[in-house]
Amino acid sequence: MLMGNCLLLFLWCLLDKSFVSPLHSSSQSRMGKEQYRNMLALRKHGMMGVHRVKRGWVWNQFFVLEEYMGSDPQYVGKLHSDLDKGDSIVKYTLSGEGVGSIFTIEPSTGDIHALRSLDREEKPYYTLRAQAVDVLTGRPLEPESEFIIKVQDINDNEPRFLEGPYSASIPEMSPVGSYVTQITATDADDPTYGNSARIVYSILHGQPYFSVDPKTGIIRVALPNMDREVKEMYQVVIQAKDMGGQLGGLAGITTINITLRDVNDNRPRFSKSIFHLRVLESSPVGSSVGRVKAHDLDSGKNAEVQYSIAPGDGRSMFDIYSNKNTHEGTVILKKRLDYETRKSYTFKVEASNAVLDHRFLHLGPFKDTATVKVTVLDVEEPPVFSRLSYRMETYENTPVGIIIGAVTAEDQDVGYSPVRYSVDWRKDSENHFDIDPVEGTLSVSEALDRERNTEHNVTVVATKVSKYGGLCFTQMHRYNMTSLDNQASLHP
Ligand SMILES: [Ca+2]
Ligand SMILES: [Ca+2]
Ligand SMILES: [Ca+2]
Ligand SMILES: [Ca+2]
Repeated sequence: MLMGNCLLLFLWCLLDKSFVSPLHSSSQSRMGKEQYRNMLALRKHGMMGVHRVKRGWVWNQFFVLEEYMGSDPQYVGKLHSDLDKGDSIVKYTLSGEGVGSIFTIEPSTGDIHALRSLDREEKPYYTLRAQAVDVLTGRPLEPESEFIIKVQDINDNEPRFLEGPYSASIPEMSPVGSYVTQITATDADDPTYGNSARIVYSILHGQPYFSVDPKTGIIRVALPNMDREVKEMYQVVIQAKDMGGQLGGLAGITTINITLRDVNDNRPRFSKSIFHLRVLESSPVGSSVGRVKAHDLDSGKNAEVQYSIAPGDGRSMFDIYSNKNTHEGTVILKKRLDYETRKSYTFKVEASNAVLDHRFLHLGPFKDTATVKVTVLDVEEPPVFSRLSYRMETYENTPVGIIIGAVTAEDQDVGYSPVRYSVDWRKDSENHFDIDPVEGTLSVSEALDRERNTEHNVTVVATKVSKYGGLCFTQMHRYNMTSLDNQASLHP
């Protein structure tokens, strides 16, 4: 009898019978006539507001399948009042979200239909209100009931990597299991229902170097001793599949570009064991003698090479400068060379890494040595006078042709070329003396007068003669000759 006073909403779900059964509470689905009248009175006087009495005939929800592709409107469910005896006195109405545009009700039968397909991911549920009224008087036969139509999920969204493609880097030689990065796919389907949004990750490309955790998407190193100097870049392709990875699930893929960062696991190596350098003996101190180079397969600081010269006489004559940009070592002259004293130098140079990584010291030593042989090249040098100054004295009125002294100059180069002497009269105004070109002896060429001039300056030129007879190198020395009381002297 109580049942007769209730409005029953029946639900048929197309997919699952479990959703079809009305959520019908026996105690709450009933409401006495008196109770109902009281409620109507309260409502009339605006006393109910939002604190509506929970009515037993209120149905929680209908279900409608999303993305329904059928040609006819999709049947959602049925409203029914027990007052409805099939004599057409009850009229069912709907109000709320989507009524008219999405949901329609057949007033006489209470059948609810969805006019178009719905997308759960766009709007997961609709709130509506149902009413049963007397078709003649328009008076409510049942209290208004609010319920929702829930859009039931289907697996129509594949997992997506929203931020891909990704990039990551790890040091080369990282141990197996080292964390690389974590990637996460999102699935727009309902995570609370079924497996539509349950994602499993797998690696499609990138084995055996890397692995992915099926649940978390964490990528780890899977192969030991990965060497940047062999391969620096890896492209890993990861798949995320819903339905727990099962057959029929939808999948999304993404790419992760993984770069190995350099560690210092290579020592510098000289390209050859001996470097031959040549330098002119006349080269100034500080000038470059030549370059050596040790190659290091690493990059950046790990490839920087520090050069040094092993202790010994090589180190006393030469320095080595390490160039950070070219990674070369430039041998620099530290002291003046003399071909006649020493014609070559041989010494060891060491190339070592400036920055060491203690984790990889067992791969060392991080240095290499090579031999440098410097050949000193002879340079034609002018003859050298035996003294820095000469002073000669003679009496005035000494007869012309009388020898008053001699100068000597010598070629100190290897050829020991003969030397010829001459007087450079361009430097001196008077012409009172002759010089023997071979012997270097000076003689008076005209009478000297002490009362006119007591001192004379003479510039003597010593010139090397080449083996082939021509003059090949000239050295000029300027001397002053002083004439003191019938004597003449020569000094610089
Ligand atoms: Ca869905
Ligand atoms: Ca899905
Ligand atoms: Ca290195
Ligand atoms: Ca390296």
